[in-house]
Amino acid sequence: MITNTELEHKGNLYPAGLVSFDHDQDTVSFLSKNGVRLNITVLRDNMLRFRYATNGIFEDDFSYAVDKDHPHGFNHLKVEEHETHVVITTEKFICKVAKVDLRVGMYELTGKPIVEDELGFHWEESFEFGGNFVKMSKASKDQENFFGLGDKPTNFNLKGKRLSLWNTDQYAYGKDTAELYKAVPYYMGLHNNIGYGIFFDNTFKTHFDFCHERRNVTSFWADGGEMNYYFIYGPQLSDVLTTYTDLTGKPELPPMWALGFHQCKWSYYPESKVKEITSKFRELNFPCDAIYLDIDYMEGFRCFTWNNDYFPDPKRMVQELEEDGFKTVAIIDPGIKIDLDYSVFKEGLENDYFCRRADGPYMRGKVWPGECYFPDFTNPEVREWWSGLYRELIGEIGVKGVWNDMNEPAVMEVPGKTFPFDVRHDYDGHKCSHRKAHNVYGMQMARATYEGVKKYNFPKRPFIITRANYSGGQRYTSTWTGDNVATWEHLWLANVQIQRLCVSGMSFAGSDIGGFAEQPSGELYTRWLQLGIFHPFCRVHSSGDHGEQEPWFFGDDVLEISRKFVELRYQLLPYLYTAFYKYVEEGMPILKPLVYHDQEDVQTHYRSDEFIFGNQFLVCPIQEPNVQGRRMYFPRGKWYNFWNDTLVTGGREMWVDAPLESMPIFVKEGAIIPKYPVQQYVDEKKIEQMSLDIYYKLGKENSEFYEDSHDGYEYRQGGFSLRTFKLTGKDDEVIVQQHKHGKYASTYDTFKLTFHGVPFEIRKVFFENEEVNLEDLQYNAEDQTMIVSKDFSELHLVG
Ligand code: MIG
Repeated sequence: MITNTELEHKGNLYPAGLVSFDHDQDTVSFLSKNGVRLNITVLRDNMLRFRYATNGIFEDDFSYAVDKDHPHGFNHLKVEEHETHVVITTEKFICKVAKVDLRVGMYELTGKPIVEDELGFHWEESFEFGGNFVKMSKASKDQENFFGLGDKPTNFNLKGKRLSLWNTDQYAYGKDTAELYKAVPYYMGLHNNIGYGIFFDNTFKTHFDFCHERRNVTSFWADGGEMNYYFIYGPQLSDVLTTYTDLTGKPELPPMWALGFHQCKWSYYPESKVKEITSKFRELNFPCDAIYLDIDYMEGFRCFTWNNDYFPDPKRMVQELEEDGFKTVAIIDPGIKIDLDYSVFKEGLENDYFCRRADGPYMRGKVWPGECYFPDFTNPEVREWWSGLYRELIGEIGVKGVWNDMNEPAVMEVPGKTFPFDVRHDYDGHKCSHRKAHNVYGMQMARATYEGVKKYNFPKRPFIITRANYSGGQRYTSTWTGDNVATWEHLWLANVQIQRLCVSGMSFAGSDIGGFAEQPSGELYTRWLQLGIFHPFCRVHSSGDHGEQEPWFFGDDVLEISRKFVELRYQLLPYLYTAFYKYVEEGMPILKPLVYHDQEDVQTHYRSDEFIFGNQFLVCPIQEPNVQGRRMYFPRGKWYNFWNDTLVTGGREMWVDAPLESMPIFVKEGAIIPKYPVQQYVDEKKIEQMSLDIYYKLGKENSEFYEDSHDGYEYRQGGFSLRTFKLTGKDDEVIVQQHKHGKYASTYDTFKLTFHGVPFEIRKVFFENEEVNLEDLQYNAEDQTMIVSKDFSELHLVG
């Protein structure tokens, strides 16, 4: 046990006793005897913000993470002075601040502790850089578990881990690599069925220790800046996460093609190679929506240029690809080649848009083009310029999406693989060094890219993918998990990382399917693709120097199986799109780890193989070679085996068969799943009939189905349709009720209903309480299908 005195010895300082406190409408401000100021602001009934100023003076209040339109406002606030504490009570919970040392505790209204400071806030002065290392430690409860922190390649449950956030290009990273491409300083704690969240909005290098150094202590600290964090109370993790996502923002809906299957490699060139690949997809009837151009499409790796030998007429090529149903996505890196004959470089130089070292010289570093300067994306004027650079690429040539890479920022052949600390940044007028701007550099680049692609692709929707990001960056871009490796362990990592990103507010994520470095066996490739079709972003990518990674490369068996699974993704697009809508509207993660799905069931707290896709699919990847199945955990409730409709009762672990052509997929009983016919790409076909798969349940279950025109912004003016289905199953009756909102006119008139698991023989059907002839519905008793008008409001099947 470390005592305060010992820590003070190590140079740590603490707030002393309370001198005074006061409060206005939403903020309670405390002053300590040694001049520390603590401001506690009530943002919502379940969210407080804490800021500490060691010398009584706060920094400018500025955040890249917080969405300027985030919902705030609360119903109730009471501030009372007690003998030993100041007590703040909202509608949802209580916060107590100790007068003796300003330590803080959070309690449910019943008095049950949620989380209490251990040492609480303390700091250490930084002689080298000025300012402080700001630190917080909190007591952890027995059985407490932790989740979150973005893309960390480690166990889903973070208990026992110590991790730091400093965006780093980690080629072929491994399990437990501490620093990766993204910084999401947000985690959730769960104990005694009480969930809460902490968002430490500090862009310096941050550190998190979850009972690693000391068994009952969780701490987080930063190498500079302010102790500035948000506390969010659940008790449901789902409420914690939606509150965090409200605070840091939600993206707009992507164009539906961005949810299709994408093929990528470093690199496809010249044009004939690109065409060869895309033609092969069509020839083999393997659905695909996008083809990617990696750095070799450029002239000497100069961003916004084309190598004319490889791509003599990019506009024609992009157009032809589009006619064949392929969107083109092109890579853009931050490094701008030092070359006075290169207009982007010249403009950047003339306008002083590049980052400079502390004493004035430009920040010079080597990346793919050779020696480069780097735009300061934290300067709004630079972002505006950068977004304008997309005019030709997007507006004229017709590229539909942009891929931002190397924006940690990565620099080759230097210690630390990034900019030195002294590099200066504008930070939107709050000038600072790279120590503070590093973790937001990639986010601000992606933001500028988003603005540009959106402007020149309008009225269509933009698609952006970035490697580096910071909390809140989900407003602008999707992401992938970077340079993974073609190993079984990386398949496991991909599963955990995407679930983790989903509970860190960044749902639009995927891994390089098959692995970026090295080459997968056909079996590994197949198993990875089976997982990948359930990830919000689904792309095969490889570094290319170890062999090919197109689905036909591994022989006919792999091709057949892969096609079957990609076809399944295309059939499930309306379901995935609905899950995306729930993410965009409500901040609900697209994948739900089991602990998020059912936190009351402690069996879920250490589970991470299985997850919920959308709301009603339970999926479990096969992560080992040569197996014919596996044991998996079924959350409570009943689940239909997707392949054969057998019903499984959850709350236990069970064996599931899964030879290579299969994988464990289950559907929640009562679910109504919207399905498209297989298409080779989004909008290939006019949907003439929509399928709904209805899974019988004794009891009730709600399902949703969101639709719009798949691209464009009409959905924001009511051009969408949201159908809510309510299923009620009885021993000899199934009732399906439908409510529809929105004015989008679907392209089809009918639903084809397929019933699963109905325990009685269907004898009669009623629509809006009138009996309809079974023949008129083309009822097929063997397949359990019937065709109904899409706008029914109530349907009864009676046995
Ligand atoms: O230093 O553009 O993560 O997806 O193919 C390598 C080439 C740079 C790293 C990315 C990878 C991309 C590759 N890039």
